[in-house]
Amino acid sequence: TANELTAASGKKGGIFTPTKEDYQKVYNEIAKTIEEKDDYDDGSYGPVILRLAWHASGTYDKGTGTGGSNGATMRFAPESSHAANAGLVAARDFLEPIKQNNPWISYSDLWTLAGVCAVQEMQGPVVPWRPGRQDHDVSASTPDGRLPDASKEQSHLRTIFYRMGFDDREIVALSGAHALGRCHTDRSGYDGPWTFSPTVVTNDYYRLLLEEKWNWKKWNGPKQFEDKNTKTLMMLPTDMALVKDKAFRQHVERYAKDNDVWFNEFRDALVKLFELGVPFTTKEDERWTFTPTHA
Ligand code: ZEM
Repeated sequence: TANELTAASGKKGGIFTPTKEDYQKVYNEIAKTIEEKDDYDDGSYGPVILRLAWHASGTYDKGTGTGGSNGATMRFAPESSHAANAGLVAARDFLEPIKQNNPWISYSDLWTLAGVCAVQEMQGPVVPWRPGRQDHDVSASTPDGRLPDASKEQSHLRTIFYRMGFDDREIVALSGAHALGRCHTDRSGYDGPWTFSPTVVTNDYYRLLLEEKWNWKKWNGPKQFEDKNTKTLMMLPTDMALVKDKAFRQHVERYAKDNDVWFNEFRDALVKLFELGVPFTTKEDERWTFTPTHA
């Protein structure tokens, strides 16, 4: 089966079939490295690792069955240098030593497992996951333009996310990932974090969207919003579209009111995102959950 790989280390000439425990060990190694390398950005590689998993998966096109988390084609140019992927080399480089220690795991499984690990280690929901992704060569790369463009609004979000097979509710649920991390002027051109606690998974993104007053930031960079009170937080035009659009806004209100509701719907949408385009040989009820290291 796809999971039977010749062990590159250990068991000479044998077949190594990784078990759940082997994946938990990889999970633990990622978690430990996140904790150790705390001199990055706001103190964690978690956000940029989650963004890598999302950009690896979000290229999926349900019409043609191309793209998605299978393949890990972002290892190769030109996909690695698509504008949307600027800066994600930090996450790929972070994970490379873990791949070297565990050569039996595919990059595509590693990147999505790392996304799960990042969410859980930043105190988010437990996200069920299963292995089965296979790495492909550069010929499986996806064309530029499949990921969302932050300068646009609701109709663009719908075009992009409906193509992946998501609905309005899931678009809003996934967007709460912007509780995490920040924009970098040398990557996207935008600047700043969305929340005051960018290394902890909370529903603050929705609360701030509704409760703060947002003004256009006066600067020479791309058009973005800043909060009137502290001028330290930001929102992208696509973030603001979630409160402008009635159908989106009802979900923003639900998630702002109840963190548990968001955790559940965010978890389900992440499971779906990380499995886009993967030809699994296992069933949905054979997903695993990994124990967070802080549990
Ligand atoms: Zn993001 N995202 N994203 N996103 N994203 C950025 C950063 C992060 C959009 C977008 O243009 C941008 C989702 C959806 C969408 C994360 C996770 C997820 C940045 C800043 C931009 C411009 C990049 C930079 O400068 O480094 C748009 C338009 C989206 C459409 C809705 C979804 C879905 C995500 C996960 C489920 C994360 C974690 C970050 C922070 C990265 C970091 O390095 O701190």
